Amino acid sequence: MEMLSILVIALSSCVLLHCHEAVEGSRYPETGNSECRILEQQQPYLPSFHFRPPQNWLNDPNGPMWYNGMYHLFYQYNPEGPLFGDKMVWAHSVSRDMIHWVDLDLALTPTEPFDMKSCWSGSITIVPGNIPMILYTGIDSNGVQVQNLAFPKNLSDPFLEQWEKSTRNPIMTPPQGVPGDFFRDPTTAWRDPGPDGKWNVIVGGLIKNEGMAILYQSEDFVSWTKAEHPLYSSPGTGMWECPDFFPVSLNSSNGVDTSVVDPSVKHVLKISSFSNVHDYYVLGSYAPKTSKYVPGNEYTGSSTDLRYDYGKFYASKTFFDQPKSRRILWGWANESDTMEDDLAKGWAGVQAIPREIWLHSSGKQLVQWPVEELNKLRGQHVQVLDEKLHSGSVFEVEGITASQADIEIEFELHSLEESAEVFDTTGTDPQQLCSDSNASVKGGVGPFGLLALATKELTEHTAIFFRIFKGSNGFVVLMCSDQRKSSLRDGLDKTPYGAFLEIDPQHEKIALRTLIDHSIVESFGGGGKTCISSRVYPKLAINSEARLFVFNNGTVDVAISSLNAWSMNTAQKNRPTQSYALLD
Ligand code: DQQ
Repeated sequence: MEMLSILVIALSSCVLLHCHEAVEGSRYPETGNSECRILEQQQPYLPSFHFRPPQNWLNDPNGPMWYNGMYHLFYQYNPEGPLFGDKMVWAHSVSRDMIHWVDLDLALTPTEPFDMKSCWSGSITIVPGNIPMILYTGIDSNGVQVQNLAFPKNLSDPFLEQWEKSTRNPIMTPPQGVPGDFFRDPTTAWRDPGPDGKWNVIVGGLIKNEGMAILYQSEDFVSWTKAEHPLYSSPGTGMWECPDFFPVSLNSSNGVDTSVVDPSVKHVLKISSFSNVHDYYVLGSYAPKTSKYVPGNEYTGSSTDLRYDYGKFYASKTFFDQPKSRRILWGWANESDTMEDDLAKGWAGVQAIPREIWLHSSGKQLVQWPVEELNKLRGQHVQVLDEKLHSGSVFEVEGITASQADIEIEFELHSLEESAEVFDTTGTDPQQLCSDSNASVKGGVGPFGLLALATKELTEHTAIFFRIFKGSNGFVVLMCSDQRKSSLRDGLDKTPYGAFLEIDPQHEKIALRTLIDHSIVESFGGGGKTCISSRVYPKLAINSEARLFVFNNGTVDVAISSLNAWSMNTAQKNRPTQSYALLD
């Protein structure tokens, strides 16, 4: 059995490389050649416009940056196979637009006593002299987590392909009280104001189940001293992985450089919770003089905390994209299938579409939106304007490739006062609410939304929908992504996801954008105020068999003010190292 799966994996990866070469710039699936059709059949879950290498295991994004005209993405990768490994490396790809990618040599591999058992996650800081410095976690030969430094071997190589590890490594070892296996994932460093401002970096850690962002400071980026207090910590929250710390503008959706501290910004601290595998964030103020951070909302690890994404999205990291003045967020969407499935597929893990991230004008939450470059992949387009979606109706959106699509839809609601279900949602877990009623459970206003990756008879579908409740403090919008009917296959994690969407449905339309890419469905509600990503593996609704529907199962009609749907072209990625034409 092993030999057979190895052969299938080897064949499909080889076809994969070839297929991406063959379909360069072409529309999916009409121009697919026969090899690509074989690939589709063998690999119906392989995403076409999301980033991942042709084979093996991928997890966290590491050290994303824009440098000298190129976007770099490093990521956790197991070159040995499709499961997480004990010799993890930093793989490396470059791009001009964060959509089409060229695969480079591995950037960091376990070679030295300070990283002999793995090169784990970390970040990049561009220091004066325009030098990108990697700070990463090494698992040393004793299995202890330490922080290390690496820099490009040749700054004039436009791809920065080779990296050198500092002879001063390790530059941080677990401080007193922090266990050797709970000290990891350094952030991009920020510099205090002034010409001689010191460098600051945080590392995830824990002391007696109190999760924390341990603060280190340095004059020269090489010698680091632990500050007296962590930047922030919260008892009972377990290990914090992959922290991220950055400013967001109070009065613009533009991004700002990581070291900016002035009254025009708030600071975001993102925490990846090892206990429940979600990315949470707090918004607060940072005082460089005292190195103190005071969040406006506490992080407790509960369902009321703010999250980047209420589905599968973890270990994320941002960077400041200076030429376009925006902050970009990368996050890992893990598989929801089994280890056996991953062995058979030969791969696991996808990077979610890079998202622009900024503070909402309310100052209360962040907003995310797929980078504008993604629109270049939009192909065949269908549009529906001013259509009534009657109570109990379902209609198919025809004319696009529903397994590989981008959909933007706006719903307009009337009769909220009379029709919304009366229900006080205070203290209610929205995920539980979504779990209590699926899309076929009739409501007052809603459920209405999309049925993605669906079969004709709807025996399989992923339902992304809204319900409106009338609570004691006004109307409440619930957004759900329900995977329970996503596949006729058993043994998959089909957990339904849900979150509230902070909009006023009496005065605002309900907007939904959904990106569908074979086994990943990313949904952005209310212009990116609530995001939910899911991984699904339909048995029948694959490739050209997949369909897309819009439905309304509420008792009142809903209006579609506009629906725009596009087939998405396949991104070029992971071509042989020799081929750099993409970057010209
Ligand atoms: N993944 C890395 C760690 C990090 C975890 C190892 C988060 O550095 O804490 O691959 O997914």
